Amino acid sequence: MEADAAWLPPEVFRPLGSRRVLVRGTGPLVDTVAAEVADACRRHGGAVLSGAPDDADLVLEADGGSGEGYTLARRDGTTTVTAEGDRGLLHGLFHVVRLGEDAFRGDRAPEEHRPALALRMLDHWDNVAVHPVMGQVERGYAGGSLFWADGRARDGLDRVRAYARLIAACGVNAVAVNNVNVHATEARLLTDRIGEVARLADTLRPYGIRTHLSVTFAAPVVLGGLETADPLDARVRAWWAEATARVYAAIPDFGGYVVKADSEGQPGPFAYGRTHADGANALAGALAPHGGTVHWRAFVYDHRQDWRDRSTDRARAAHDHFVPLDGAFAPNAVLQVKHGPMDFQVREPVSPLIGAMPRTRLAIEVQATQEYTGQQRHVCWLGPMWSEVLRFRPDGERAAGRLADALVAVSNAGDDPFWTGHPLAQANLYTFGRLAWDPGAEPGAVLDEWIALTHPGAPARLAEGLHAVLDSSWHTYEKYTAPLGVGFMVQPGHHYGPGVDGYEYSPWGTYHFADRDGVGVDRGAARGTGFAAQYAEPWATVYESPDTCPDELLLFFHHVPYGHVLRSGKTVIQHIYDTHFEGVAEAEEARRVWAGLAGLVAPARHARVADLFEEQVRCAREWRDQVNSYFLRKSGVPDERGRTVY
Ligand code: GCW
Repeated sequence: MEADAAWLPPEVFRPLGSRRVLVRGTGPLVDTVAAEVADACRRHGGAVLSGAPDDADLVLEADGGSGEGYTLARRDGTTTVTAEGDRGLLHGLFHVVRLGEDAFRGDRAPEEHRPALALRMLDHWDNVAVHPVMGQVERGYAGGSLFWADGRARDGLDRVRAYARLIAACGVNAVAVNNVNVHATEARLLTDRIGEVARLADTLRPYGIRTHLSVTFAAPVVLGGLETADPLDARVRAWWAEATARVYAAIPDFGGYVVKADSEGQPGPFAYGRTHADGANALAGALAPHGGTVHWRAFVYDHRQDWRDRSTDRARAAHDHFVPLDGAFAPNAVLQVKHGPMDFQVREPVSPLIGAMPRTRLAIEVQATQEYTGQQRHVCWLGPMWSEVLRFRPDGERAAGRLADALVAVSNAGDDPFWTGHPLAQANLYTFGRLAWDPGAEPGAVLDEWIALTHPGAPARLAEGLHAVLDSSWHTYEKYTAPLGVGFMVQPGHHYGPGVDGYEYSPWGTYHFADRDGVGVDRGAARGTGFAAQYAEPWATVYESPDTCPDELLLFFHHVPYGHVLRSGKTVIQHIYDTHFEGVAEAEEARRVWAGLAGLVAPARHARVADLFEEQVRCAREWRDQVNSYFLRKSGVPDERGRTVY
């Protein structure tokens, strides 16, 4: 099956492609824009103009700069995009596509558009060689890798080019092409296999996507034959400098490195008694002369914890490790922090590290691949979750301040014909790009865009149906899984489906502490791990007390009795029962709404989603029954509405 057109079906180019269009400027991306315009005009009967713009309907013009901004205006029957440079022109083109016929109506006072975050990146957890446990794509739910097959970079890169075009159209400008867990084969992409990365970079470049590579901190040892990877050792630094120079010889616009160090078994600076700033700066130093950046992940915690030890709190780890290093990182080092303190759960507070390192460049990492949110078998549109993160103000002020320099998502795309396994998970990929461009955007409006682009000319009934299925799908998922921010309760290893005690006695630091009296983790300063005190005010105080802590995070911050009354007025135990029944009912309702959209959606697409809804409803019931039964058995408190609990 040919790859799905996703949000760029040919039809969305009709308004532009049926007009008289002039493209002006120089630069490689101007050629891309000109080719897009020529293709659209050929399909839809428009004309590509040259020379004087007098009779043009649309003028796309790039100055010689390198910025990504552009100005959109319309006067006297001509729409103009005046871009700072060729990169901005590409974004301007896709803006016109999004506007459709509206781009050619009435007058439009000049509007300036510019991305809020300079770097908008997708990280692929793709392995080159199929990993015995993790497969080809770690936590991948969309088939194999787009980039790698049969142990090397794919020969045919048409899908990669189509991917670059799709992600550029929603604003993404960088991709990391391999897993942050760097295994032996993948380590060599940095050195003798850089040619394969260069071919990918050549394919991504025409759409303004810069290529990044995940590297192992131990590269000087495993690739360079040195006996140490100590970041302060002169030979190690020289090795990185040379290796990096060779990378730039192959890929002149290479973006930089992504590093997972001292995390879940990956090597790092701790082995040499060095700090993470020492580690990051060694690589940053090698990249600096070439204009590259190192993305250093803050996901550093003890994954060999003793579950008996109540004093170690994984949630504290990133802040404990990194805040003391604020100001010590090189200017071209970016600390990449997961949006929550744990690990991409359906509900977590925003990481306290965000806002706590004013002298450090920060990237916020979200997970488009739905490891903990239904693995692309369940509908779970994450736009509202990400928007909450991006609107969070560490000091409680609503005023806009600098939250981060970059937004990164672990990609949910693979070689699946629908790109993302679940066709509706395309909405997550699209929404990510748009929110990275404009973190203040209304997620509902972004979803409107996605719906309109993906289903051009769709009747209102389809748009309404898609909203009904997607708008609150995140809350639905939250309702039938782990309650009130407590997290996990998943099957160990693959993380799909319920396993209430799956991680309760494990070394991973992910516990809910349910007993006969209550449930939750005490993370306050007064009687817990002190995690709440890592926040600035007002949040430290808000989270410290169960009386002020938001309901949805109560069990993240507090161990409370089952009879504890939430701010909603319900007891914790009744909330657990109610939400689990509601979550399943909502999933069943979404399945019903989707069934009613048959005939309005392409048959293959409709059938794929319909099949997945069967699995979602099955799994949601399993979650409901296991969670409810577990808490009935622990607490002995029956459901006040007498529903079936096993
Ligand atoms: O969520 C966890 C995943 C790991 C992943 C790790 C990380 C790439 O279960 O598979 O490893 O996070 O973010 O490094």
